[in-house]
Amino acid sequence: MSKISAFIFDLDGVITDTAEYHYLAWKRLADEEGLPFSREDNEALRGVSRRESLVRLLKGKVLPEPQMEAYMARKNEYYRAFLAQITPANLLEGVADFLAQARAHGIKLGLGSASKNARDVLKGLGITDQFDAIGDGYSVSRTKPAPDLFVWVAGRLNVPPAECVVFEDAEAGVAAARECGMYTVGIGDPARVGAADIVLPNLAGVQVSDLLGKLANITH
Ligand code: B16
Ligand code: MG
Repeated sequence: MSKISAFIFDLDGVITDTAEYHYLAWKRLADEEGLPFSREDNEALRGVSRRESLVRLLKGKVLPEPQMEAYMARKNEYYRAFLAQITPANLLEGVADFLAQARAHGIKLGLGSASKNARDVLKGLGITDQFDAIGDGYSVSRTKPAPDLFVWVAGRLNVPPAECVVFEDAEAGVAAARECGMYTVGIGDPARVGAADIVLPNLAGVQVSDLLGKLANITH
């Protein structure tokens, strides 16, 4: 195996749990417009861009572009109202310790999130300074499962993709990282992230040295 020089983290579902806020914001829009939308429907939007989320929410219904834009803007307004409540207490268990351990190992840290609000979320969590590169919903045009975002972040970190480990909670994110030859750690339900090299329920209690040892036994 090659050496590991960088960890790239997805945001929603790995570092914090903004999925509930996304759900409440989409649900309010859907209710206002008389569109059916359940928590189960919301699960399918994990890691999916805002536009693609709306397309899925519309379940085949086609709207003119100005109306799509208006719906996305409204949902984002509802979502951003929730973001104002985010504090360091919203970090998922074990994340702060894991980031600190990684830094102590000399590993570079990157963010690879589909969200256009990622910088504001990091600010609320108080961890912006931890990252050497931040890739968000503005960084590339092709969204996950295209590998573009992770390749962009690796470039910013000045680390070859083969020396990166991606932490992801979405199937499309794991696929994107695998596509560009990165190691993958799936976080959460194996039904979603089972294609990853290693699957963990979350980062609580995870030792960076143990993880590096496990990845050392994996060849791509
Ligand atoms: P925004 P991630 C994703 O974050 C969310 O999981 C997904 O539900 C959301 O639609 C997407 O960001 C875009 O977010 O509307 O804020 O641009 O998992 O890629 O960190
Ligand atoms: Mg995610």
